[in-house]
Amino acid sequence: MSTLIYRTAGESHGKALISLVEGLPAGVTVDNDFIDAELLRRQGGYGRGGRQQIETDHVEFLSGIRLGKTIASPVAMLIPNKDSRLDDLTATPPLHRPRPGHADLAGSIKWLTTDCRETLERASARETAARVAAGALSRCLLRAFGIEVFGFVRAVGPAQSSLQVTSDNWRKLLEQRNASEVYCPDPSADAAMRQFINDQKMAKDTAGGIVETHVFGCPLGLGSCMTWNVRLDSRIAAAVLSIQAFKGVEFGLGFEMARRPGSQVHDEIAYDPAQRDTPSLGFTRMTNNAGGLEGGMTNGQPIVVRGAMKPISTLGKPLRSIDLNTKQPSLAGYERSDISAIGAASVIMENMIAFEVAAAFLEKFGGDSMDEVQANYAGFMAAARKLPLK
Ligand code: EPS
Repeated sequence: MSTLIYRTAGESHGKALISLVEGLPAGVTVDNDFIDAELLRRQGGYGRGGRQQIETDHVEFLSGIRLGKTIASPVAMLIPNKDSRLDDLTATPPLHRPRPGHADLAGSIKWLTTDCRETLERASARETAARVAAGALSRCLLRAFGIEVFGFVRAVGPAQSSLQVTSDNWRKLLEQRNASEVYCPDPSADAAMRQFINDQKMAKDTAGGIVETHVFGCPLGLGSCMTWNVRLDSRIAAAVLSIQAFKGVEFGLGFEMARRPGSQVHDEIAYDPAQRDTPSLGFTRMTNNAGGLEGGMTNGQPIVVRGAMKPISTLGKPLRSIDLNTKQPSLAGYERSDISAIGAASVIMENMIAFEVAAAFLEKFGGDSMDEVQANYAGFMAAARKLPLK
């Protein structure tokens, strides 16, 4: 048994993206259709650019699966790039004018080149297709334990939804989100979000936003307060901030907590024997301001995370920059871009968070096979229900 980890490889216009996942137990039923559906959702959303008309992302399993189930060996997944042209210099000429907000300038100087393409090809958010594949694969494990993840767009620019997500309404909201071009389940905010993206398109500008993820069905005690780097909130925060263009993350009530007294922040505890057999073991809360995490551990309430994505840094009306060869003022490079990838960002974040939850789940209940993991989980829940021990 080993720690659940993933790696990716691949450039935006290289041959393919690779996702390598290690540490899944044997016997996880892999739902290919679900993984491909998540890849398709990542390609969509309102404001996407021309590239998504070229690609049809789909996972080809190279290893680690036999007859639809994991066999404990590393799972290698390949997602081909149709727009592959990295070795063709006429199709991918050198770029010397770094875009403010992209990795172009820092990367070019770091790797001692004036061709920004050598950095941007890997920095590109195309890589997130491989991450979604890893996250969606990890969800095949989580689902076997009733853990479900729901993500959506909370805000685009100034257009914001104020809808409340609960354990009771999220499945209906998921249907509404799936019917929304902008991946927002709130019909009253959807139009304003699309309008903001339309306005940026007209102005040759771009739009960012806020995305939100809820994780339902986690037992108490995933993560740990014993060592800083196993705190689940810190790992989720790192995963969210590792997504291209993400600049902020908050849990539950988020930064608003800092403005309120403690009595208006902390979630009072109650007990409902009718919920004793649920993952919360019957410990209920009046509120979920903590976003399901206390002391770096799940507390039986839904995990609630928001991430802030800055606007895409490739602008149709380029910003001022410097030509790295001449050092003269010049406008930043522009080839093709999304106006907004906020819908895709919601898909990426929910799958990245799922992966961290799956890793923490296997740290607590892990075993070499699903039978072993299931026995560990059932054993812990039975012991927790028996408290206080005589
Ligand atoms: C990106 C630039 C665009 C985006 C890309 C991220 O690609 P291209 O230069 O080919 O038009 O479409 O995102 C994807 C390809 C994707 O699949 O998400 C960038 O520079 O970060």
